[in-house]
Amino acid sequence: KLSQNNMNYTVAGLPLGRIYNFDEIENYIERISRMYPKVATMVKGGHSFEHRPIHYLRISTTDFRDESKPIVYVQSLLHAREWLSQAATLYAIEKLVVNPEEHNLVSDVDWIIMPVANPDGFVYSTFTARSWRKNRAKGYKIGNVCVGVDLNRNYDVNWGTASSSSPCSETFHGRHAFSEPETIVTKKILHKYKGRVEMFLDIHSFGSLILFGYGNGALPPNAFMTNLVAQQMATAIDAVKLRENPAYTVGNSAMLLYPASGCAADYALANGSPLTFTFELPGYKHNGSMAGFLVDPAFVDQAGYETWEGIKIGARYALQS
Ligand code: ING
Ligand code: ZN
Repeated sequence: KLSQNNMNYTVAGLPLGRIYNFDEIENYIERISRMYPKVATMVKGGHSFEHRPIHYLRISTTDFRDESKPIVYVQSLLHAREWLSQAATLYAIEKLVVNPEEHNLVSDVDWIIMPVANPDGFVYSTFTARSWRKNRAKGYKIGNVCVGVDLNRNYDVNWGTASSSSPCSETFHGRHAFSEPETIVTKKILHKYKGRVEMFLDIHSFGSLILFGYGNGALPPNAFMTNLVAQQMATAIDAVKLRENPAYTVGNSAMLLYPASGCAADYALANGSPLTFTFELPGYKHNGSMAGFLVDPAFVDQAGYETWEGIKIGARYALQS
């Protein structure tokens, strides 16, 4: 069991000994795409309400248009305050681009990795209100007394059935499904690569959970397989987790947490991604005490490392399906 940090980056060298802000992450993925132009391409998927770019990396050793390869999609920071989620995507980028010899997962799988799915919220959480969750959409209430849509309630899947119609709520679902430019970005990617996104991971925090759909408690046709893959991912993570942290729990999101509608993962599942999960990374400090949304810098690298162990297991199943 790894109980000290695993910071062994050399080339691109992003030591995950702390949390990076929006500009730093932008610079990082830009730098990766410049240093490794043969495997990593930075793509602007769209923009946020406040017109920040929403970038993702396309990672592939072949032509991304080669439709024979499965795609694994991983996004983080759809919820602004869930800062630790960036560890999962940034660590995955390092492992895929900088250390491809450690696995066969870049030669056989194409990857779409989006570290900041909600740039406006993340910037607002960084500089103004640490516990902000939603995006920063205005115009929902006169005088903008309440701002923001919960992006994880805005996707077009059972929209509006288990979410809030009040702009002041933390789970406000927006004007209509896909009313927000941020969620449209995911939608466009899923449709562009329809039939190829064999695994879709939406990384959140916190709770040490691997959740699967649907958010209303109805199970997908492949629920048995979904549960098996989730269990194996959890086992792989638990094998390298900090001794003092709890084990992962796996299950349907409505059963384990609460009913929810319009979630990113449910949308991916309903639109052809058979292995779709929402991760809730651990809310613990390096010493095992509770951190919640706040992040212990000493735990960031461990969170990236252990989550990557789970992602690799999932990607191998994506490869077989
Ligand atoms: N949790 C998720 C949320 O959006 C979730 C949990 C995900 C519920 C998917 C249902 C479906 O509320 C956090 N921490 O955001
Ligand atoms: Zn979340």
